[in-house]
Amino acid sequence: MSKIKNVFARQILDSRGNPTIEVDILTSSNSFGRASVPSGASKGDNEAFELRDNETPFLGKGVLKAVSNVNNIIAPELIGKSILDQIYIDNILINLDGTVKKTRLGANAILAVSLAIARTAANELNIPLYKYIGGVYTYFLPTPLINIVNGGRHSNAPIAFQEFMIVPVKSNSFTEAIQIGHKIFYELKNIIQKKGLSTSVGDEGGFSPNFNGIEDTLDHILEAIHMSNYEPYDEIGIAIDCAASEFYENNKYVYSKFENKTEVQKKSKEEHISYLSYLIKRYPIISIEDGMDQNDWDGWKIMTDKIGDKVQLVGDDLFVTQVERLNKGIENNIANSILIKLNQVGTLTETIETINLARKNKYNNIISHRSGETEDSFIADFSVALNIEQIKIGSICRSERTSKYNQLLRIEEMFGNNSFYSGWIKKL
Ligand code: 2PG
Ligand code: MG
Repeated sequence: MSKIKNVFARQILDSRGNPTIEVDILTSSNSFGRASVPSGASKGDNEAFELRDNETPFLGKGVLKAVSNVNNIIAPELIGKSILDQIYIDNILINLDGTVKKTRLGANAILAVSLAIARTAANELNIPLYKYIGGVYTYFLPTPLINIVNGGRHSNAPIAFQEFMIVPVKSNSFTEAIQIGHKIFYELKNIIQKKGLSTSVGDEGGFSPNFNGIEDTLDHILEAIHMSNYEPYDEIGIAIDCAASEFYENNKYVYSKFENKTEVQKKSKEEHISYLSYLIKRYPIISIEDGMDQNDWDGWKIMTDKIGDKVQLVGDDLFVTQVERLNKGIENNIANSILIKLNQVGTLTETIETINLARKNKYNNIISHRSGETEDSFIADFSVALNIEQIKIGSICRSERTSKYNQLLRIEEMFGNNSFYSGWIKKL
């Protein structure tokens, strides 16, 4: 049985140019694996702790303390352990930290190690990462939620909601979904260009033009869908991430925090929910993520009762990929889906526990990137390993996003005729 010979961390840069951590692992039989971790901009309050240096350079964003925790505290504990014992190693990491939110060593340090262990193990066995994690019964390609407009905290476009995505609900394969996404993306680019607006992109590669708020954005997306000759709703759905925690202040949803309309736009939770239900009637919206603030459980309940049988309601900041918070949602019938982000919880093993809990309770799982990403395509393999039906990995441009799309294209090719494509989930 091959043993861990070396664990080494270093500081690298993410897609926003901020430092993040990368870990290399070497085994006694010279197998090698590497993983790096992403970072969010609209983080949930209850996410696992991301350890930053808080001193110059890099405006306090350096991760050298996390790097040192890997090299000096974690590495000595792991050297000599079997590379194939993922659960055992994740438990060592969890216990070594010993805190609820992984504040001692940093969830970024812990996750980089956890993921690098899995990748090294796959390399050791000479099998693809998805197969190592998922086993023989991995055969499923997820439907992508393809980002095309970035608002909120992900760009300086004056749009309160953070993400606007298209979902090719009728495509027959992942490859075809990408072709459809490409067509609509470039149609939208044309439309934006013709209006004399900027075609620059935001943090996740979607456009960030000076649209006049939410409905203007949705109108433009609808136009791009029509111009591409697709049927809205039947062929192309729209998914949005309101990231409502980012504009929730004193019990009000303050759209004008991001929008530059002259009047202040504040909505009570009831008004905000009514607005969301108006939007789903008017537009082909099939999925709403973080429609309410992360701690507004009452608002979430009202929203779920009102529209939870019509659209997918996804908890991101609400559940932060954690079993305790998801359990609270399940017990109270709140939301019907969960966004899965490895770095919200900090180890591969804990993330899989959350996915299993969601599945058992018929909540849809959506694997997700972060707005600050690296070129690591771990989540692409991860989604296939767990036969996950949906994935959110940004727009079809920017290499840190396409690294995930490209890996899924490779996997679909590898599966050949034996691949199954989720083609959206109709059940709610
Ligand atoms: C989100 C994520 C990813 P961030 O809110 O869903 O799109 O954004 O990584 O900034 O939290
Ligand atoms: Mg979100």
